[in-house]
Amino acid sequence: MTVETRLFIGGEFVDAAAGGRIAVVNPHDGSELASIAEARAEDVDRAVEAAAAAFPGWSATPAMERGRLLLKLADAIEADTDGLARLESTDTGHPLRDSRALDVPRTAVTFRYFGGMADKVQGSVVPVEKGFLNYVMREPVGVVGQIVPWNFPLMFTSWKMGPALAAGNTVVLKPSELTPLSTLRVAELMRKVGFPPGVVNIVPGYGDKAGQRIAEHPGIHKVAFTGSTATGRKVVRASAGNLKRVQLELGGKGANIVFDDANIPAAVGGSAFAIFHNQGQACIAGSRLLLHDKIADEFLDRFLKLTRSIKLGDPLDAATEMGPLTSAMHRDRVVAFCKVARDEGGEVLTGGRPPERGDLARGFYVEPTVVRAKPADRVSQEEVFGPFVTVTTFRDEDEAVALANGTVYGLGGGLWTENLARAHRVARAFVSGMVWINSYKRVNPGSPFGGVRGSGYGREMGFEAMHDYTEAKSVWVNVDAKLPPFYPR
Ligand code: TXE
Repeated sequence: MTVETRLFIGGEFVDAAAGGRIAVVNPHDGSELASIAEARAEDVDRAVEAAAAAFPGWSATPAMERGRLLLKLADAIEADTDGLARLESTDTGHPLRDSRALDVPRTAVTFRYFGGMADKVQGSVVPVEKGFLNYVMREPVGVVGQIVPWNFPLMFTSWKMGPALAAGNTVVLKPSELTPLSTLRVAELMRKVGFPPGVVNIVPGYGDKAGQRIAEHPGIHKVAFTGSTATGRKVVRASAGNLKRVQLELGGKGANIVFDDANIPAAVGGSAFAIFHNQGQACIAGSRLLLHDKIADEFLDRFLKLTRSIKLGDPLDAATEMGPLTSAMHRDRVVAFCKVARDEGGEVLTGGRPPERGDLARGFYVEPTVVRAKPADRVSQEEVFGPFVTVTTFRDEDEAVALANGTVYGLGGGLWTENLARAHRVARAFVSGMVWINSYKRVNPGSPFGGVRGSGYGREMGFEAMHDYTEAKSVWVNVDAKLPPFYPR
């Protein structure tokens, strides 16, 4: 498949003004996959101009027609499943079986969901005092900036653009400098299905240049960011200039609680998926296993056996269950956390290093890692964002809840129990945006996704997302009110 490597601005693929390039690397073997144009501030400015020029037409396009284009895009993505899945796997390291079964279908269904949503978001009429009609319209915000990370680049195009476009906004989106290829492919498909020029603009570039410009740009009225908590703070600061709306989907340190009354085999499999899917590079990863001390040994025996059996390998091999991490820098960071764990008295029970296999030596692989750690240890508190899970035991439900809520984050968490009352009680006690009971990491375009506290604010998906991409306008009409004279003369 030939890949587009230029910026997408005003409906055309164009070179960057300063001519800079970024090398995109294949994480399986470190080879250069492509050299793409690097957007800088002046390119972001051009993209914002194009988006601003497209806004009046797009926001006035009947919602049903906006929806129809999103539905066509969903079909085009599905029709391109094989090519997109291979591209995503080569660029990010996701095993092909996951890109085919999860990334591409989830991208298509999310665009389809918001295609169907476009003409369903309605205003309201408020029952105000006699003589007046008061109605509330939901209007698009305007030009929105979207900054996307490298862990699910394809899927995040739909999470970010789906609701924004359905609501009538125009978009300037920056994919991560590490993984821009599938997003550029989606831009090609958007052009093919007939999105008008300028409605979507894609500007791959570095965070401190292109990303920073999006966050501070006076012509952008909302910025949606997914990434680290530290960068999220920078985005908030940069947004203050024109007081743009900000939506943040930041890091997490998901607690995954296994009670003594859990179905242990189900909990073992589900907990492995919770942390090891996508090499643990997921904000909602279940990266802290909290085990009731009665079942801890049995659970851990089974969990370690499963962990050691996970098949690492070339993401394009259909048998591969775990691919490489997305960049060499990130691999080094994840491995370094093993030293951090040991320095604080933690014990690495399995993994913690790159595999010894010669065929994987040039790639950014890390063996799935399980570490016994104390709740206050750095590895139990900081987001590692890799195939790295900490294990801690607890004695009772209160202690489990206190441990689960004992970090600065509040994105998602899970619990395994056969006791219905306990399940709902603990779900209620979680300080987080999402809870999974006897499962983990379920997502659906209809279900709000996002966090609280250090994990950010605002929601993606569902009606919540449409709400976040619109402003309420309240209109008052004097129908037959006889107003008293305000200034009797
Ligand atoms: O993230 P950054 P990084 C966490 C995870 C990971 C850590 C570091 O713990 O180990 O963050 O990853 C753009 N203004 N998550 O350094 O910097 C950048 O170009 C505007 C959690 O890659 O947050 C990229 O497009 N934008 C997470 C995006 O921000 C800036 C996903 C994310 O990069 C910018 C990724 C700036 N000043 C990492 N600096 C999740 N929530 O899923 C960078 N960017």
